[in-house]
Amino acid sequence: MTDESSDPRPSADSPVVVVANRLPVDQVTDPDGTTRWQRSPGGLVTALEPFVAGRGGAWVGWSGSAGAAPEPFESGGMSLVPVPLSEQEVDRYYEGFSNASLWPLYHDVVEKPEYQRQWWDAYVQVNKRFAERAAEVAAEGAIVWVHDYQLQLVPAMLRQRRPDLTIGFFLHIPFPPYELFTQLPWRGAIVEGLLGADLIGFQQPSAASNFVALARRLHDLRTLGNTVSYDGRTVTAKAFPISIDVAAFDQLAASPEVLARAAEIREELGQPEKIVLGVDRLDYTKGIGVRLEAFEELLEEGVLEAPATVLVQVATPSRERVEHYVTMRETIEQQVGHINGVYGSISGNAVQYFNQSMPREELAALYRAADVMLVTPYRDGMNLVAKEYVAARGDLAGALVLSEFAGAAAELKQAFLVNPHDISGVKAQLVRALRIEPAEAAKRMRAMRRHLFRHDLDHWANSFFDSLKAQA
Ligand code: GDG
Repeated sequence: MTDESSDPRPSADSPVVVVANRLPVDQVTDPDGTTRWQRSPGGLVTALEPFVAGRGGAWVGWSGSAGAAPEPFESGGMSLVPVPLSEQEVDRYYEGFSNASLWPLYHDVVEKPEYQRQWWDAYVQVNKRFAERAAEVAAEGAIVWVHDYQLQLVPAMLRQRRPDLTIGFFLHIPFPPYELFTQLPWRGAIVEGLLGADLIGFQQPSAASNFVALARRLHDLRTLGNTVSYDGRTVTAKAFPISIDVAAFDQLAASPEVLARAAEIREELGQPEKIVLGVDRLDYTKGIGVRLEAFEELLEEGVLEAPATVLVQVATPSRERVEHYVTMRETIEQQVGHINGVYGSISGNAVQYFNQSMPREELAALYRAADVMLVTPYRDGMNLVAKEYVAARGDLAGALVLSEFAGAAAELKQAFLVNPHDISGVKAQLVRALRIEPAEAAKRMRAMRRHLFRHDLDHWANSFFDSLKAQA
């Protein structure tokens, strides 16, 4: 997406508007010092672009850097509408309220959420700014799709300004039950914010019913099945499990370059008998410590030996200014250091740990090289890594160990499911996965792939848009 051209007037008549915390582009600086916008990696952009591009659609979002926002511009057939955030707002709205209050609260309080009134004030202020920008660019009767936990007040703020719009909201992370959600000092405002939408999408049916129950119990609203009557309207809360571009990932992982790289990775690791892999953003919800602990105990008991069996853990840097993330990284790095100190040898480490972001091709090669993929979050809206691993295994080899508490577990039923709080269970399933017969592995992988090919990212985006249009 390098075809941007500056357009001082954002189209004030976009029939489709996406509102998300981030714009679908990143600013990159070339070696000669010039800057340009480059399309962000990631599936969401690919999935939504067809609905927005080519029909004068707009995408409202933050550019990723604090300070004044660039003027709206055209890129990839979309009108991109930057929303500015000051340093203080990045601190309070983004790192504070979004990532240190809402994120842990919505993930079962895995870490203790911190509630600060200043953070909330910034959250309200920034949500208002996003709603204002969206209200400016949306055409009469347009469809607006708002994304994720950073922008839960936008639906109501937008409806107040533009009652003619059809508004959808999708939450990418879990939605907690009443007993947890009601901790939030501003719980009523968040529920009202979301009720501004016509359709609220969640990853799981249980999240949708948590929301409906909350509307009933907290606001005494009339609910019927998955609908809530509010302000003379009917709001629908429903699950739309997100997916990936399965065909594209399958193709990438089967390309000669990726296959050659997968073989090279095995070789560089010293041709281990088994490779176990973890790929996550370095986040406390992902249960990275759990799998290290399980692996260490198996080494200690002599059930596994290193470096015949090696654990490769990619932990992509994330939210490095939020305190919980700093301490968690230290803990994990100590754990890795300890395991390697005790069980590593001159010929190789037991754990190969990477705190860096890898190119997509490298990830695909790792998926293809790994005998077992370990996905052990304590709580996860979906977990796309689990789906990517399955999509990458067109050879029908490899086994997936997957937490019951990832949304993906509802779909990838042939995985080795685990409770990440139960270390013995994780160990037992890891060993089973490592010892699986090829025929059994192929049977499980085939079934999971069949499901994924029918439920890909297009299917997700189409079903949400179709349901939303039906509300119009
Ligand atoms: C949220 C919800 C939900 C990771 N490291 C690298 C890299 N990645 C890519 C993976 C995958 C994505 O990042 C991570 O997606 P997840 O779904 O696993 O997790 P979150 O970031 O927490 O996403 C989650 C998702 O939203 C979508 O709704 O599934 O539950 O928490 O695609 O491949 N990509 C590259 N290099 C890396 O080092 N290129």
